[in-house]
Amino acid sequence: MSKVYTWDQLFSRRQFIKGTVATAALGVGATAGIGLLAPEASLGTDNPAQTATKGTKFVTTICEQCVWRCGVIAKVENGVVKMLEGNPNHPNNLGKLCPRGNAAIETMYSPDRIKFPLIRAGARGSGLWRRASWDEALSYTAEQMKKIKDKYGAKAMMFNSTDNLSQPFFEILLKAFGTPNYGTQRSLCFNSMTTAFLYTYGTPQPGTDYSQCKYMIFTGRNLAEGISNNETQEMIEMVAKGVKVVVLDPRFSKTAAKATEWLPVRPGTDSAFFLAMIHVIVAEKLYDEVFVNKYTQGFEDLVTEVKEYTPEWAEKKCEIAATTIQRIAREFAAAAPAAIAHPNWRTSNFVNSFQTERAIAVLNALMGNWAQPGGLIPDQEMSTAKLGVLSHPPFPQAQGIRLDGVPWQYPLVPLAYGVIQTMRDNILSGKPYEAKGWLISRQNPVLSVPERQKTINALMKLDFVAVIDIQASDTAYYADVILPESYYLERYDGLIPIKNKIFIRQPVIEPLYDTKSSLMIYKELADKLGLGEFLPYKDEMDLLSQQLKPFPVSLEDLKRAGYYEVENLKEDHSKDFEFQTSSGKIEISSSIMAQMGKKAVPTWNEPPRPKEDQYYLLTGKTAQHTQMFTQNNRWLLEVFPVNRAWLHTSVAKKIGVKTDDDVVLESEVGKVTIKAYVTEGIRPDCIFMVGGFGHVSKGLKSSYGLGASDSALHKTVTDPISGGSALSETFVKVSKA
Ligand SMILES: Nc1nc2c(c(=O)[nH]1)N[C@H]1C(S)=C(S)[C@@H](COP(=O)(O)OP(=O)(O)OC[C@H]3O[C@@H](n4cnc5c(=O)[nH]c(N)nc54)[C@H](O)[C@@H]3O)O[C@H]1N2
Ligand SMILES: Nc1nc2c(c(=O)[nH]1)N[C@H]1C(S)=C(S)[C@@H](COP(=O)(O)OP(=O)(O)OC[C@H]3O[C@@H](n4cnc5c(=O)[nH]c(N)nc54)[C@H](O)[C@@H]3O)O[C@H]1N2
Ligand code: SF4
Ligand SMILES: [Mo]
Repeated sequence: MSKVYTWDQLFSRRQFIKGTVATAALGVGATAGIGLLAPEASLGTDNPAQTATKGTKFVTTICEQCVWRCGVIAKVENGVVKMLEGNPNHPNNLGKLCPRGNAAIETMYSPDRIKFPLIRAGARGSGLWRRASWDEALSYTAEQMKKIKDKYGAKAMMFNSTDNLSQPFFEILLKAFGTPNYGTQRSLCFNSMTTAFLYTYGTPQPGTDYSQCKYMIFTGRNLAEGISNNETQEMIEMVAKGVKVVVLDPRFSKTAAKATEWLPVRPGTDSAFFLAMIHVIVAEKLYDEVFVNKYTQGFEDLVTEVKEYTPEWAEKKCEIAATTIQRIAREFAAAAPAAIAHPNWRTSNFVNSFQTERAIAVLNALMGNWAQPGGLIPDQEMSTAKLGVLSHPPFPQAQGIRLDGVPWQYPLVPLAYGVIQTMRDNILSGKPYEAKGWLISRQNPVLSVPERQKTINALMKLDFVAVIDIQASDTAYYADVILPESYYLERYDGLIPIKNKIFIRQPVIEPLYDTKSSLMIYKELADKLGLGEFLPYKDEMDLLSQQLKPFPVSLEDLKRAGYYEVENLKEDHSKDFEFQTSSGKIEISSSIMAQMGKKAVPTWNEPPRPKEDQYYLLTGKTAQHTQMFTQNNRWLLEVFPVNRAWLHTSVAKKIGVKTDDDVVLESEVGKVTIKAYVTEGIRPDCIFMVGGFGHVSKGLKSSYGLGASDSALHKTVTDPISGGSALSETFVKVSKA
């Protein structure tokens, strides 16, 4: 019988430091990220993974410390990654890396990496594992998946991943398997925004022209901390130029601190603010009449709807003075078309966030800012380079309705997005049928989905759980098999077209451990499931060559330069004013909402309010961590060691606590103890926590037990239209611990 290990035995620090590569890496830790590489150093260098490990190399690749995918130049000395810098040729970061990107070296050399496949050797969640070979781990996974399919049908097997570069290949695998049950993180993230823009403009995520914008309104969008690298830089430049920036946020975020005006809106009432702005703009005829007549439908219905939404009415809802709303409406319209109400990003706050986003989409349309300098930028999908695609047999027809309620409960949510929180609930309820197995790649639902305990219970209920991760995430902790992916600096992923350029993620060193790229994990799993013909490639190089086939460039040249520029692929603006909606126009009045018998123009839905002794619980990002992922990174922990509960000074006084005292937060579904951070920078009726702390996995040894998870407190509340999880609709009581 093979040996059974606990986490401590598997990955002790002593064992790690014994490794020479790892020791060298720790030695350079303190200086990583300091200094600048000459941009030309990135070109004409070989990939050290394929050449000798002696000497200094510079290799270009793409960051994976968050979902933004910045260009990286790695400095590799004698096979050790010494420094990471931003690639100046990459549009997503314009030569700069954020703190998380810089700290990637520590994630890679962390002693807590999963270094070889693991199979559970005790009860689920007991933390007992045994080492397995790849052949055994993949055969075991495939056998369990086949068993489930044979006994209960393909639909009993669920597939989830957070959108990533190998996502298309994961989707081929799951479609070949034949299940209807799959999805991503999106319902926890931006479903309200994307569905609102999709059903208004026919495109889910228009861009924003910061460079020429004269007036910007952010609604909870905190670019200074919820980093979108190039956009964050563009926002800072915009602020430096003196552009008017208004931030609606119940909390004084770092973006609010940079703005010209902070409006501490009552949570869940942003749509009252925007409906009242529209009221003023309509009443005073401040909209772009020519644009509205030519490109929109439903303006008259809007006029009728907003009659009652006066600034005085809105003031009672959102607690922003009527005179302020009126002034901002006039200033905004005067700056049009170089005026943007930003579409925002994580808009999973309230059930009515969809209406807020619809009001924002419509306000932009009234300004006629579509495809104008300083306005919204149409999706240029038409002028993005098209990669070669794999040819494979047709997918089998997936049998059965989906466990996440799309479309039978959520008719407007795109299938690829899914509603993960409802899927989790239906694993537990066993309705409309029992789920049996879950393959989760690059996602940590135990911490990212509301009601942590329910997610753990769901994992415990299943017959089989396999997780693909680089570390023992809280979800991997409850798995039967952990398939360790190589870290991004050690692997290839699918190619990335951005407009007329094609970028490559490539290994800058050989994998440190017995790990694989997800491209190969999916391929080899498909082979073992008898589905190999759906992923027809031998290895990564073969796959990438197939993707590169339409272009006159070799993979070697692409690797050397880091990107390839497609010639004669000019931006195509001819279709900018063709809207992919039912009517072909910007739908101020939504045809789809009308068909469903719902109010077709943006409207007011009263959100719930906390009782007298309760507070809104708000969540969000910090610049130094990514989601539920980087808290175990010791460099990042040094700059952001723990999350704390932001309490307004008056609340702290009332309960008799000061900064760093422990407080207890209690919601309908959970209770946590956390340190207080006392500040004037939050509304007195709100408490804020950065998400991602409160890890339950003992395999994350640097972060286990630090801080608290707001997912342990969050109620599961879902918007029936967008499927968005309403993360700010949880109310908590607070007391001194
Ligand atoms: N450093 C860092 N950067 C990241 C990420 C990360 O994890 N770390 N994650 C990336 C991802 S996936 C995303 S989705 C984006 C998210 O980026 P953003 O959406 O900009 O940021 P969040 O921090 O999720 O939320 C922003 C704010 O919403 C406020 N808020 C809560 N409820 C309400 C409300 O009802 N009304 C208003 N007006 N505001 C409200 C909170 O106080 C918080 O300040 O960041 C991306 N960038
Ligand atoms: N309380 C609370 N909940 C939230 C949010 C919040 O602000 N607060 N934000 C919401 C938002 S906006 C989002 S987008 C979701 C995100 O939710 P998730 O996608 O579940 O969270 P991540 O932290 O991005 O999870 C990524 C997982 O991928 C692993 N990982 C990292 N790099 C790699 C890699 O290269 N390969 C593999 N295989 N695995 C890797 C990490 O170890 C981690 O376990 O959470 C949502 N939930
Ligand atoms: S924003 Fe930061 S963590 Fe995200 S991809 Fe860019 S450098 Fe990496
Ligand atoms: Mo997100």
